[in-house]
Amino acid sequence: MAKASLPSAAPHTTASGALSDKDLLQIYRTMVAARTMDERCLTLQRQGRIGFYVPLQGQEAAQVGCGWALAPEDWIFPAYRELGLALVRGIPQKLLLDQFIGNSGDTLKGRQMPNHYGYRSYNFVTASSPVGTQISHAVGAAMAAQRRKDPIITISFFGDGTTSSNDFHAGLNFAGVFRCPTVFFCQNNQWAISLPRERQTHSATLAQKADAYGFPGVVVDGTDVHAVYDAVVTARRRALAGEGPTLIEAQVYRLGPHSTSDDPRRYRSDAELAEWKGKDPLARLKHELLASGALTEPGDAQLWSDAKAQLASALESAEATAPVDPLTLFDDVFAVRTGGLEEQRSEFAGLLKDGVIQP
Ligand SMILES: Cc1ncc(C[n+]2csc(CCOP(=O)(O)OP(=O)(O)O)c2C)c(N)n1
Ligand SMILES: [Mg+2]
Repeated sequence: MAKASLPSAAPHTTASGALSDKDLLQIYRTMVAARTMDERCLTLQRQGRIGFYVPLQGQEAAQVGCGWALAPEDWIFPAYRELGLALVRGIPQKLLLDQFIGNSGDTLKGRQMPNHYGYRSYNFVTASSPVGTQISHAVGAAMAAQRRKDPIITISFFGDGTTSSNDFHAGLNFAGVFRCPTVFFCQNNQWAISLPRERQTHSATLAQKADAYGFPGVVVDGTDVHAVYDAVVTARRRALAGEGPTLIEAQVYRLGPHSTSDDPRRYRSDAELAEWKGKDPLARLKHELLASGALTEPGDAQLWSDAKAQLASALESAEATAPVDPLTLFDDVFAVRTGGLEEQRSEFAGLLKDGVIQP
């Protein structure tokens, strides 16, 4: 594809490559929204109001900085920890909570695991729980875009542990051979559940694995939105110019548990956690914004209280949304329901009506 025919850039890509104070404030606001929602979701799960949740604390700058560099047309293939990415893409909190609850507002009709949201209208593919499968999906979609000459990229998100998976190898190998317009975004959060980074691979970095596939691999400080944003802008330009993929390793730390089913105190030290808490990406960006005068302490306090209020209203509305209709169980299998399925549906409807089965 000739460079002249490329779309100008993602909406937030500036000619100078630098993020303006306005951009940074919006990025910070999104990171605050993500942190607020993350903390609340952990509590909601403990209260039995949602079934399962996978936290992102510590990874906000990596996700929001990355998402800021993407165009809305780019297709996102997430893992399961990408709440910050979902928010920077503009997915409403109410819609996400509908999925966590599995109510009638859930676009997936309560059929997916909680926290495994996906939205066709946001080019955001449903979360992949089997580690690594999203990498192959993203490469396949990139090959399709390449053939159709669609001026977009695809991007997959995965963790350090996933670089040990079969799909990582298959995906990166294909992408390198076919120079696919795709970006591999690895959030190295130092742990794959209870397995530390050094037990995953003897490679000095995860990014260097790209060498074997014949394309660039870069390491960035994932707590620094500038570094992440720059790396993604560069990788995206490269992909669109027909120069092939890039592997980005964003070095971060998972401050919370792996998921609501995990207790990290059983396998990692308080000292390690304390060290990384000192590198909290929100504190880092706040410090920068205060120093530049783009934010004040009262402005920051206001921003947090706005985030809490916005979330409370989304939650109230999601919890007031009717449950998913059990009869939707029979939808979406065939374009036209077969006779047998129709019969089963009527029988099921009767059982529901008579109260034999409770929704
Ligand atoms: C194919 C497969 N094997 C094992 C698991 C269980 N599992 C879920 S998450 C996870 C660790 C993934 O670690 P990493 O890639 O570092 O991502 P992180 O959870 O740290 O973001 C494992 C082994 C799985 N989901 N899929
Ligand atoms: Mg990890």
